[in-house]
Amino acid sequence: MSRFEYAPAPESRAIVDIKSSYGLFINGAFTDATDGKPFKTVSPASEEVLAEVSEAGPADVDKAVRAARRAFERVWGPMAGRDRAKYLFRIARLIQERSRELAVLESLDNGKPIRESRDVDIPLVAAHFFYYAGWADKLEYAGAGEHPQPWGVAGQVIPWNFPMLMLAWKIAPALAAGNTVVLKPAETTPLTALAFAEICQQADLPPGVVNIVTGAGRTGQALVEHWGVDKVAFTGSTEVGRSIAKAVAGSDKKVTLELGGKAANIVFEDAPIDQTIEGIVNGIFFNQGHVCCAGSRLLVQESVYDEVLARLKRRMGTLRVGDPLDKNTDIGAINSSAQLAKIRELSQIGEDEGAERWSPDCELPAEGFWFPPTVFTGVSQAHRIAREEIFGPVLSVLTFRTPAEAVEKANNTPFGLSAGIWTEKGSRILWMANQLRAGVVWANTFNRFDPASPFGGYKESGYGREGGRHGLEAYLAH
Ligand code: TAP
Repeated sequence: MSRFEYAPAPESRAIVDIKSSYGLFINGAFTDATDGKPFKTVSPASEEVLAEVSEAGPADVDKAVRAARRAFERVWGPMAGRDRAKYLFRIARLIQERSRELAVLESLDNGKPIRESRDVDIPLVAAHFFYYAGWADKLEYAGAGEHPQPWGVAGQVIPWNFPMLMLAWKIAPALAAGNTVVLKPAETTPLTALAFAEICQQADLPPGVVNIVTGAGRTGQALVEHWGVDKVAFTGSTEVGRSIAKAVAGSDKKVTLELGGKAANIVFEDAPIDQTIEGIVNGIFFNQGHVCCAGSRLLVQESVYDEVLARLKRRMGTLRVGDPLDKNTDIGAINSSAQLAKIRELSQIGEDEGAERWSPDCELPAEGFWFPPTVFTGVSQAHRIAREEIFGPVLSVLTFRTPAEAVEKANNTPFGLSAGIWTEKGSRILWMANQLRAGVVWANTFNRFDPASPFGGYKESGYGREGGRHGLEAYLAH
Protein backbone atom coordinates (compact mmCIF):
# COMPACT_ATOMS: atom_id res chain seq x y z
CA MET A 1 0.00 0.00 0.00
CA SER A 2 1.37 3.43 -0.81
CA ARG A 3 1.88 5.82 2.08
CA PHE A 4 -0.86 8.05 0.76
CA GLU A 5 -3.71 5.58 0.62
CA TYR A 6 -6.46 6.04 3.18
CA ALA A 7 -5.80 3.69 6.09
CA PRO A 8 -8.58 3.72 8.66
CA ALA A 9 -7.53 2.50 12.07
CA PRO A 10 -8.80 -1.05 12.71
CA GLU A 11 -10.59 0.37 15.73
CA SER A 12 -12.37 2.94 13.60
CA ARG A 13 -15.79 4.57 13.94
CA ALA A 14 -17.88 1.39 14.07
CA ILE A 15 -16.52 0.38 17.46
CA VAL A 16 -17.93 3.41 19.27
CA ASP A 17 -21.51 3.60 20.28
CA ILE A 18 -22.33 7.30 20.59
CA LYS A 19 -25.77 7.98 22.03
CA SER A 20 -27.85 10.73 20.45
CA SER A 21 -28.09 12.58 23.77
CA TYR A 22 -26.38 12.58 27.15
CA GLY A 23 -27.49 13.78 30.57
CA LEU A 24 -25.36 14.95 33.46
CA PHE A 25 -23.65 12.38 35.67
CA ILE A 26 -24.68 13.15 39.24
CA ASN A 27 -24.68 10.84 42.25
CA GLY A 28 -23.82 7.80 40.17
CA ALA A 29 -26.60 8.19 37.57
CA PHE A 30 -27.21 10.02 34.31
CA THR A 31 -29.85 12.67 34.82
CA ASP A 32 -31.43 15.47 32.78
CA ALA A 33 -30.41 19.04 33.47
CA THR A 34 -33.02 21.02 35.39
CA ASP A 35 -32.31 24.50 34.11
CA GLY A 36 -30.00 24.38 31.10
CA LYS A 37 -30.59 23.78 27.40
CA PRO A 38 -28.80 20.94 25.62
CA PHE A 39 -25.92 21.80 23.27
CA LYS A 40 -24.40 19.92 20.36
CA THR A 41 -20.91 18.51 20.18
CA VAL A 42 -19.53 18.18 16.65
CA SER A 43 -16.68 16.36 14.99
CA PRO A 44 -14.25 19.14 14.02
CA ALA A 45 -13.07 17.04 11.07
CA SER A 46 -16.49 16.87 9.41
CA GLU A 47 -18.74 19.27 11.35
CA GLU A 48 -21.09 16.31 11.81
CA VAL A 49 -23.14 16.50 15.02
CA LEU A 50 -21.97 13.65 17.27
CA ALA A 51 -24.44 14.07 20.13
CA GLU A 52 -26.55 16.46 22.17
CA VAL A 53 -25.25 17.09 25.64
CA SER A 54 -27.00 18.63 28.66
CA GLU A 55 -25.90 22.00 29.92
CA ALA A 56 -25.68 22.13 33.71
CA GLY A 57 -27.03 25.29 35.28
CA PRO A 58 -26.42 26.51 38.84
CA ALA A 59 -29.13 24.21 40.30
CA ASP A 60 -27.53 21.17 38.65
CA VAL A 61 -24.08 22.18 39.84
CA ASP A 62 -25.51 22.54 43.33
CA LYS A 63 -26.97 19.03 43.14
CA ALA A 64 -23.62 17.64 42.00
CA VAL A 65 -21.66 19.41 44.74
CA ARG A 66 -24.10 18.19 47.40
CA ALA A 67 -23.81 14.62 46.09
CA ALA A 68 -20.02 14.92 46.21
CA ARG A 69 -20.19 16.29 49.78
CA ARG A 70 -22.37 13.39 50.95
CA ALA A 71 -20.11 10.84 49.29
CA PHE A 72 -17.08 12.49 50.86
CA GLU A 73 -18.49 12.52 54.38
CA ARG A 74 -20.19 9.13 54.37
CA VAL A 75 -18.14 6.89 52.11
CA TRP A 76 -15.01 8.07 50.38
CA GLY A 77 -13.39 10.22 53.07
CA PRO A 78 -13.63 7.56 55.81
CA MET A 79 -12.65 4.69 53.46
CA ALA A 80 -9.23 3.09 54.03
CA GLY A 81 -6.65 4.08 51.41
CA ARG A 82 -6.14 0.47 50.36
CA ASP A 83 -9.85 0.21 49.50
CA ARG A 84 -9.83 3.44 47.52
CA ALA A 85 -6.84 1.99 45.66
CA LYS A 86 -8.90 -1.03 44.58
CA TYR A 87 -11.44 1.22 42.88
CA LEU A 88 -8.70 3.21 41.15
CA PHE A 89 -6.98 0.06 39.91
CA ARG A 90 -10.36 -1.19 38.63
CA ILE A 91 -10.94 2.09 36.78
CA ALA A 92 -7.44 1.90 35.28
CA ARG A 93 -8.06 -1.63 34.02
CA LEU A 94 -11.44 -0.70 32.54
CA ILE A 95 -9.79 2.20 30.69
CA GLN A 96 -7.28 -0.26 29.25
CA GLU A 97 -10.05 -2.67 28.25
CA ARG A 98 -11.98 0.10 26.53
CA SER A 99 -8.90 1.89 25.18
CA ARG A 100 -9.62 1.43 21.46
CA GLU A 101 -13.13 2.77 21.81
CA LEU A 102 -11.95 5.68 23.96
CA ALA A 103 -9.21 6.57 21.46
CA VAL A 104 -11.72 6.69 18.59
CA LEU A 105 -14.17 8.74 20.65
CA GLU A 106 -11.42 11.19 21.59
CA SER A 107 -10.29 11.57 17.97
CA LEU A 108 -13.88 12.06 16.79
CA ASP A 109 -14.75 14.72 19.36
CA ASN A 110 -11.40 16.49 19.53
CA GLY A 111 -9.97 16.07 16.01
CA LYS A 112 -6.59 14.66 17.07
CA PRO A 113 -4.93 11.89 15.02
CA ILE A 114 -5.86 8.36 16.11
CA ARG A 115 -2.14 7.54 16.34
CA GLU A 116 -1.86 10.07 19.14
CA SER A 117 -5.07 9.24 21.01
CA ARG A 118 -4.33 5.50 20.73
CA ASP A 119 -0.60 5.59 21.53
CA VAL A 120 -0.30 8.64 23.80
CA ASP A 121 -3.50 10.03 25.33
CA ILE A 122 -5.39 6.91 26.38
CA PRO A 123 -2.35 4.87 27.55
CA LEU A 124 -1.35 7.88 29.67
CA VAL A 125 -4.88 8.13 31.08
CA ALA A 126 -4.68 4.51 32.29
CA ALA A 127 -1.12 5.08 33.53
CA HIS A 128 -2.28 8.00 35.68
CA PHE A 129 -4.94 5.89 37.37
CA PHE A 130 -2.50 3.04 37.95
CA TYR A 131 0.11 5.45 39.32
CA TYR A 132 -2.20 7.23 41.77
CA ALA A 133 -3.90 3.97 42.79
CA GLY A 134 -0.46 3.01 44.10
CA TRP A 135 -0.35 6.13 46.28
CA ALA A 136 -3.78 5.78 47.93
CA ASP A 137 -2.49 3.72 50.87
CA LYS A 138 0.86 5.54 51.18
CA LEU A 139 -0.27 9.12 51.66
CA GLU A 140 1.89 9.67 54.73
CA TYR A 141 4.84 9.74 52.27
CA ALA A 142 3.19 12.33 50.02
CA GLY A 143 4.85 15.31 51.70
CA ALA A 144 1.76 16.57 53.53
CA GLY A 145 2.70 15.50 57.05
CA GLU A 146 2.21 12.21 58.90
CA HIS A 147 -1.58 12.27 59.00
CA PRO A 148 -2.59 13.93 55.72
CA GLN A 149 -6.26 14.70 55.24
CA PRO A 150 -8.21 15.33 52.01
CA TRP A 151 -9.73 18.78 51.52
CA GLY A 152 -13.23 17.49 50.73
CA VAL A 153 -14.96 18.32 47.46
CA ALA A 154 -12.80 19.23 44.46
CA GLY A 155 -14.32 21.38 41.69
CA GLN A 156 -12.33 20.73 38.52
CA VAL A 157 -12.52 22.54 35.17
CA ILE A 158 -10.58 21.28 32.15
CA PRO A 159 -9.90 22.36 28.53
CA TRP A 160 -10.48 20.63 25.19
CA ASN A 161 -6.95 19.88 24.04
CA PHE A 162 -6.41 16.61 25.96
CA PRO A 163 -9.94 15.96 27.19
CA MET A 164 -9.53 12.58 28.81
CA LEU A 165 -5.90 13.03 29.84
CA MET A 166 -6.70 16.29 31.63
CA LEU A 167 -9.57 14.48 33.34
CA ALA A 168 -7.13 11.80 34.53
CA TRP A 169 -4.63 14.42 35.74
CA LYS A 170 -7.41 15.93 37.83
CA ILE A 171 -9.49 12.99 39.01
CA ALA A 172 -6.85 10.33 39.77
CA PRO A 173 -4.86 12.26 42.43
CA ALA A 174 -8.01 13.80 43.92
CA LEU A 175 -9.62 10.39 44.49
CA ALA A 176 -6.40 8.76 45.68
CA ALA A 177 -6.09 11.46 48.34
CA GLY A 178 -9.69 10.86 49.52
CA ASN A 179 -11.46 13.83 47.93
CA THR A 180 -14.64 13.56 45.88
CA VAL A 181 -15.01 15.37 42.58
CA VAL A 182 -17.28 17.49 40.41
CA LEU A 183 -15.64 17.92 37.01
CA LYS A 184 -16.63 20.13 34.09
CA PRO A 185 -15.18 19.12 30.72
CA ALA A 186 -14.82 21.68 27.91
CA GLU A 187 -17.92 22.43 25.90
CA THR A 188 -16.44 21.16 22.63
CA THR A 189 -15.12 17.84 24.01
CA PRO A 190 -17.50 16.31 26.57
CA LEU A 191 -17.77 12.76 25.19
CA THR A 192 -14.81 10.98 26.79
CA ALA A 193 -15.70 12.48 30.18
CA LEU A 194 -19.19 10.99 29.77
CA ALA A 195 -17.65 7.64 28.77
CA PHE A 196 -15.57 7.94 31.93
CA ALA A 197 -18.81 8.35 33.90
CA GLU A 198 -19.95 4.99 32.49
CA ILE A 199 -16.62 3.50 33.56
CA CYS A 200 -17.25 4.76 37.11
CA GLN A 201 -20.56 2.89 37.01
CA GLN A 202 -18.88 -0.25 35.65
CA ALA A 203 -16.31 -0.03 38.44
CA ASP A 204 -19.11 0.24 41.04
CA LEU A 205 -17.61 3.46 42.32
CA PRO A 206 -19.85 4.66 45.16
CA PRO A 207 -22.41 7.23 43.90
CA GLY A 208 -21.33 10.85 44.24
CA VAL A 209 -17.58 10.20 44.35
CA VAL A 210 -17.27 11.40 40.73
CA ASN A 211 -19.81 13.78 39.17
CA ILE A 212 -19.55 15.15 35.62
CA VAL A 213 -21.35 18.40 34.80
CA THR A 214 -21.19 19.30 31.13
CA GLY A 215 -21.68 22.84 29.87
CA ALA A 216 -19.89 26.01 28.84
CA GLY A 217 -18.01 28.69 30.77
CA ARG A 218 -20.97 29.62 32.97
CA THR A 219 -21.20 26.05 34.26
CA GLY A 220 -17.51 26.21 35.14
CA GLN A 221 -18.05 29.53 36.88
CA ALA A 222 -20.97 28.19 38.93
CA LEU A 223 -18.82 25.24 39.96
CA VAL A 224 -15.69 27.08 41.06
CA GLU A 225 -17.73 29.70 42.91
CA HIS A 226 -19.98 27.19 44.70
CA TRP A 227 -19.65 27.52 48.48
CA GLY A 228 -19.47 23.74 48.90
CA VAL A 229 -16.31 23.35 46.82
CA ASP A 230 -13.18 23.18 49.00
CA LYS A 231 -10.55 22.85 46.33
CA VAL A 232 -10.53 24.32 42.81
CA ALA A 233 -8.34 22.84 40.09
CA PHE A 234 -8.36 24.57 36.71
CA THR A 235 -6.55 24.04 33.44
CA GLY A 236 -7.15 26.49 30.63
CA SER A 237 -6.35 29.98 29.49
CA THR A 238 -4.52 32.56 31.58
CA GLU A 239 -7.47 34.91 31.13
CA VAL A 240 -10.04 32.52 32.65
CA GLY A 241 -7.51 31.41 35.29
CA ARG A 242 -7.14 35.01 36.38
CA SER A 243 -10.92 35.47 36.62
CA ILE A 244 -11.19 32.31 38.74
CA ALA A 245 -8.41 33.47 41.08
CA LYS A 246 -10.31 36.74 41.54
CA ALA A 247 -13.67 35.03 42.02
CA VAL A 248 -12.40 32.82 44.86
CA ALA A 249 -10.19 35.45 46.50
CA GLY A 250 -11.26 35.93 50.12
CA SER A 251 -12.78 32.43 50.39
CA ASP A 252 -10.90 29.54 51.99
CA LYS A 253 -10.86 27.52 48.78
CA LYS A 254 -7.50 26.05 47.77
CA VAL A 255 -6.68 26.76 44.13
CA THR A 256 -4.29 25.34 41.54
CA LEU A 257 -4.10 26.83 38.06
CA GLU A 258 -2.44 25.31 35.00
CA LEU A 259 -2.46 28.00 32.33
CA GLY A 260 -0.89 28.92 29.02
CA GLY A 261 2.66 28.81 27.70
CA LYS A 262 5.03 30.04 24.99
CA ALA A 263 7.88 27.58 25.29
CA ALA A 264 11.30 28.13 23.81
CA ASN A 265 12.78 25.12 22.02
CA ILE A 266 16.51 25.95 21.89
CA VAL A 267 18.80 24.40 19.27
CA PHE A 268 22.59 24.68 19.71
CA GLU A 269 25.06 24.17 16.87
CA ASP A 270 26.24 20.82 18.26
CA ALA A 271 22.70 19.35 18.45
CA PRO A 272 22.16 15.91 16.87
CA ILE A 273 20.40 17.17 13.77
CA ASP A 274 18.02 14.34 12.80
CA GLN A 275 16.77 13.91 16.35
CA THR A 276 16.44 17.68 16.70
CA ILE A 277 14.30 18.07 13.58
CA GLU A 278 11.96 15.34 14.88
CA GLY A 279 11.89 17.09 18.25
CA ILE A 280 10.99 20.44 16.70
CA VAL A 281 8.19 18.82 14.65
CA ASN A 282 6.86 16.94 17.67
CA GLY A 283 7.23 20.07 19.81
CA ILE A 284 4.92 22.19 17.69
CA PHE A 285 2.80 19.90 15.51
CA PHE A 286 1.84 17.23 18.08
CA ASN A 287 -1.90 17.58 18.75
CA GLN A 288 -2.12 20.37 16.08
CA GLY A 289 -0.10 22.58 18.45
CA HIS A 290 -3.04 22.63 20.89
CA VAL A 291 -0.57 22.02 23.68
CA CYS A 292 0.07 24.39 26.57
CA CYS A 293 3.74 23.33 26.68
CA ALA A 294 4.20 23.33 22.85
CA GLY A 295 7.65 24.39 21.60
CA SER A 296 6.13 27.33 19.77
CA ARG A 297 9.23 29.58 19.82
CA LEU A 298 12.17 27.93 18.09
CA LEU A 299 15.49 29.52 19.05
CA VAL A 300 18.28 28.42 16.68
CA GLN A 301 21.98 29.21 17.00
CA GLU A 302 22.92 31.37 14.02
CA SER A 303 25.68 29.07 12.74
CA VAL A 304 23.21 26.23 12.04
CA TYR A 305 20.16 28.30 11.18
CA ASP A 306 20.21 27.65 7.40
CA GLU A 307 20.65 23.92 7.77
CA VAL A 308 17.99 23.57 10.49
CA LEU A 309 15.44 25.60 8.52
CA ALA A 310 16.06 23.74 5.25
CA ARG A 311 15.69 20.36 6.92
CA LEU A 312 12.70 21.43 8.97
CA LYS A 313 10.86 22.61 5.85
CA ARG A 314 11.69 19.36 4.04
CA ARG A 315 10.28 17.38 6.98
CA MET A 316 7.18 19.58 7.18
CA GLY A 317 6.56 18.73 3.52
CA THR A 318 6.06 15.08 4.50
CA LEU A 319 3.45 15.74 7.22
CA ARG A 320 -0.04 14.57 6.36
CA VAL A 321 -2.97 16.73 7.39
CA GLY A 322 -6.36 15.04 7.31
CA ASP A 323 -8.83 12.52 8.68
CA PRO A 324 -8.10 11.95 12.38
CA LEU A 325 -9.18 8.30 12.03
CA ASP A 326 -6.59 7.60 9.32
CA LYS A 327 -3.52 5.94 10.84
CA ASN A 328 -1.27 7.86 8.43
CA THR A 329 -2.45 11.26 9.64
CA ASP A 330 0.14 13.42 11.39
CA ILE A 331 -1.95 16.56 11.88
CA GLY A 332 -5.68 16.33 12.54
CA ALA A 333 -8.42 18.94 12.69
CA ILE A 334 -8.37 22.19 14.65
CA ASN A 335 -10.76 21.68 17.57
CA SER A 336 -13.31 24.40 16.80
CA SER A 337 -14.13 27.17 14.37
CA ALA A 338 -13.40 29.68 17.16
CA GLN A 339 -9.91 28.27 17.65
CA LEU A 340 -9.33 28.23 13.89
CA ALA A 341 -10.31 31.89 13.71
CA LYS A 342 -7.82 32.70 16.49
CA ILE A 343 -4.98 30.87 14.71
CA ARG A 344 -5.81 32.60 11.41
CA GLU A 345 -5.95 36.00 13.07
CA LEU A 346 -2.59 35.68 14.84
CA SER A 347 -0.96 34.27 11.71
CA GLN A 348 -2.24 37.25 9.71
CA ILE A 349 -0.84 39.57 12.39
CA GLY A 350 2.52 37.77 12.00
CA GLU A 351 2.55 38.60 8.29
CA ASP A 352 1.36 42.17 8.87
CA GLU A 353 4.15 42.74 11.39
CA GLY A 354 6.70 41.68 8.77
CA ALA A 355 7.56 38.05 9.53
CA GLU A 356 7.85 35.62 6.62
CA ARG A 357 5.24 32.84 6.52
CA TRP A 358 5.79 29.41 4.97
CA SER A 359 3.69 26.25 4.73
CA PRO A 360 4.25 23.18 2.55
CA ASP A 361 1.81 22.53 -0.28
CA CYS A 362 -0.97 20.52 1.25
CA GLU A 363 -4.54 19.98 0.32
CA LEU A 364 -6.92 20.61 3.21
CA PRO A 365 -10.26 18.76 3.40
CA ALA A 366 -13.27 20.79 2.28
CA GLU A 367 -15.41 20.17 5.38
CA GLY A 368 -14.24 20.78 8.94
CA PHE A 369 -11.65 23.03 10.58
CA TRP A 370 -8.10 22.81 9.24
CA PHE A 371 -4.84 24.72 9.33
CA PRO A 372 -1.61 23.70 7.56
CA PRO A 373 1.69 23.30 9.44
CA THR A 374 3.21 26.78 9.34
CA VAL A 375 6.57 28.33 10.14
CA PHE A 376 7.38 32.02 10.51
CA THR A 377 10.95 33.26 10.01
CA GLY A 378 12.33 36.76 10.40
CA VAL A 379 10.50 36.95 13.73
CA SER A 380 11.60 39.48 16.33
CA GLN A 381 10.91 39.33 20.04
CA ALA A 382 8.47 42.22 19.77
CA HIS A 383 6.21 40.42 17.30
CA ARG A 384 2.93 39.21 18.72
CA ILE A 385 3.52 35.73 17.26
CA ALA A 386 6.64 35.55 19.45
CA ARG A 387 4.82 36.69 22.58
CA GLU A 388 1.28 35.32 22.48
CA GLU A 389 0.09 31.76 22.66
CA ILE A 390 -1.29 30.75 19.24
CA PHE A 391 -2.35 27.24 20.33
CA GLY A 392 -2.13 25.91 16.80
CA PRO A 393 0.38 24.36 14.34
CA VAL A 394 2.36 27.59 13.96
CA LEU A 395 6.05 27.93 14.78
CA SER A 396 7.91 31.23 15.25
CA VAL A 397 11.68 31.06 14.62
CA LEU A 398 14.24 33.38 16.25
CA THR A 399 18.04 33.14 16.35
CA PHE A 400 20.79 33.60 18.95
CA ARG A 401 24.60 33.63 19.07
CA THR A 402 25.57 32.72 22.65
CA PRO A 403 24.01 30.56 25.40
CA ALA A 404 23.48 33.70 27.49
CA GLU A 405 21.53 35.30 24.65
CA ALA A 406 19.45 32.11 24.28
CA VAL A 407 18.56 32.23 27.99
CA GLU A 408 17.66 35.90 27.83
CA LYS A 409 15.37 35.39 24.82
CA ALA A 410 13.84 32.19 26.20
CA ASN A 411 12.96 33.89 29.49
CA ASN A 412 11.60 36.99 27.77
CA THR A 413 7.96 35.92 28.07
CA PRO A 414 5.21 36.32 30.64
CA PHE A 415 4.83 32.52 30.64
CA GLY A 416 7.05 29.87 32.24
CA LEU A 417 5.65 26.42 31.62
CA SER A 418 8.27 24.50 29.64
CA ALA A 419 11.41 24.69 27.52
CA GLY A 420 13.57 22.40 25.38
CA ILE A 421 17.35 22.25 24.88
CA TRP A 422 19.10 20.44 22.03
CA THR A 423 22.86 19.96 22.51
CA GLU A 424 25.42 17.16 22.94
CA LYS A 425 26.97 18.97 25.92
CA GLY A 426 25.75 17.71 29.31
CA SER A 427 27.26 20.66 31.20
CA ARG A 428 25.35 23.08 28.98
CA ILE A 429 22.08 21.24 29.61
CA LEU A 430 22.58 21.56 33.38
CA TRP A 431 23.57 25.21 33.16
CA MET A 432 20.63 26.08 30.91
CA ALA A 433 18.14 24.13 33.03
CA ASN A 434 19.16 26.29 36.00
CA GLN A 435 18.82 29.53 34.08
CA LEU A 436 15.49 28.88 32.36
CA ARG A 437 12.38 30.05 34.22
CA ALA A 438 10.24 27.11 33.15
CA GLY A 439 8.49 24.44 35.20
CA VAL A 440 9.60 21.64 32.86
CA VAL A 441 12.87 21.62 30.90
CA TRP A 442 13.35 18.83 28.35
CA ALA A 443 16.81 17.98 27.02
CA ASN A 444 17.13 16.32 23.60
CA THR A 445 13.45 15.43 23.68
CA PHE A 446 10.13 17.32 23.86
CA ASN A 447 6.52 16.79 24.97
CA ARG A 448 7.45 13.79 27.05
CA PHE A 449 5.02 13.00 29.86
CA ASP A 450 5.04 10.54 32.71
CA PRO A 451 2.59 10.22 35.61
CA ALA A 452 5.51 10.23 38.06
CA SER A 453 6.84 13.63 36.87
CA PRO A 454 5.46 16.86 38.28
CA PHE A 455 4.21 19.38 35.70
CA GLY A 456 3.33 23.05 36.13
CA GLY A 457 4.48 26.58 35.54
CA TYR A 458 5.98 29.84 36.74
CA LYS A 459 4.70 33.37 36.21
CA GLU A 460 1.51 33.59 34.09
CA SER A 461 1.57 29.85 33.44
CA GLY A 462 -0.07 29.35 36.83
CA TYR A 463 0.75 27.77 40.15
CA GLY A 464 0.70 24.35 41.75
CA ARG A 465 1.99 21.10 40.27
CA GLU A 466 0.18 18.13 38.77
CA GLY A 467 1.67 14.66 38.39
CA GLY A 468 3.98 12.72 40.65
CA ARG A 469 4.04 13.06 44.42
CA HIS A 470 3.76 16.85 44.05
CA GLY A 471 0.39 16.41 42.33
CA LEU A 472 -1.00 14.79 45.48
CA GLU A 473 0.03 17.65 47.75
CA ALA A 474 -2.58 19.90 46.14
CA TYR A 475 -5.32 17.50 47.28
CA LEU A 476 -4.11 17.05 50.85
CA ALA A 477 -4.43 19.34 53.86
CA HIS A 478 -1.21 19.61 55.84
P1 TAP B 1 -10.50 28.31 28.55
O1 TAP B 1 -11.35 29.14 27.70
O2 TAP B 1 -9.80 28.95 29.68
O3 TAP B 1 -11.41 27.11 29.04
C1 TAP B 1 -10.99 26.14 29.95
C2 TAP B 1 -12.19 25.60 30.68
O4 TAP B 1 -12.74 26.62 31.52
C3 TAP B 1 -13.32 25.17 29.78
O5 TAP B 1 -13.96 24.04 30.36
C4 TAP B 1 -14.22 26.39 29.80
O6 TAP B 1 -15.54 26.13 29.40
C5 TAP B 1 -14.12 26.82 31.23
N1 TAP B 1 -14.45 28.22 31.51
C6 TAP B 1 -14.58 29.25 30.65
N2 TAP B 1 -14.89 30.38 31.32
C7 TAP B 1 -14.95 30.06 32.63
C8 TAP B 1 -15.20 30.80 33.84
N3 TAP B 1 -15.44 32.11 33.81
N4 TAP B 1 -15.17 30.14 35.02
C9 TAP B 1 -14.89 28.82 35.08
N5 TAP B 1 -14.66 28.08 33.97
C10 TAP B 1 -14.67 28.68 32.77
O7 TAP B 1 -9.35 27.59 27.74
P2 TAP B 1 -9.53 26.67 26.47
O8 TAP B 1 -9.82 27.55 25.30
O9 TAP B 1 -10.48 25.58 26.75
O10 TAP B 1 -8.07 26.02 26.37
C11 TAP B 1 -7.01 26.69 25.79
C12 TAP B 1 -6.10 27.30 26.84
O11 TAP B 1 -5.82 26.38 27.90
C13 TAP B 1 -4.76 27.66 26.30
O12 TAP B 1 -4.43 28.97 26.69
C14 TAP B 1 -3.79 26.67 26.93
O13 TAP B 1 -2.50 27.09 27.10
C15 TAP B 1 -4.43 26.37 28.20
N6 TAP B 1 -4.03 25.03 28.64
C16 TAP B 1 -3.14 24.94 29.64
C17 TAP B 1 -2.72 23.71 30.06
C18 TAP B 1 -1.74 23.62 31.16
S1 TAP B 1 -1.44 22.17 31.73
N7 TAP B 1 -1.15 24.64 31.64
C19 TAP B 1 -3.23 22.57 29.48
C20 TAP B 1 -4.16 22.69 28.47
C21 TAP B 1 -4.55 23.95 28.06
P3 TAP B 1 -15.85 26.15 27.81
O14 TAP B 1 -14.99 25.14 27.18
O15 TAP B 1 -17.25 25.84 27.64
O16 TAP B 1 -15.53 27.54 27.37
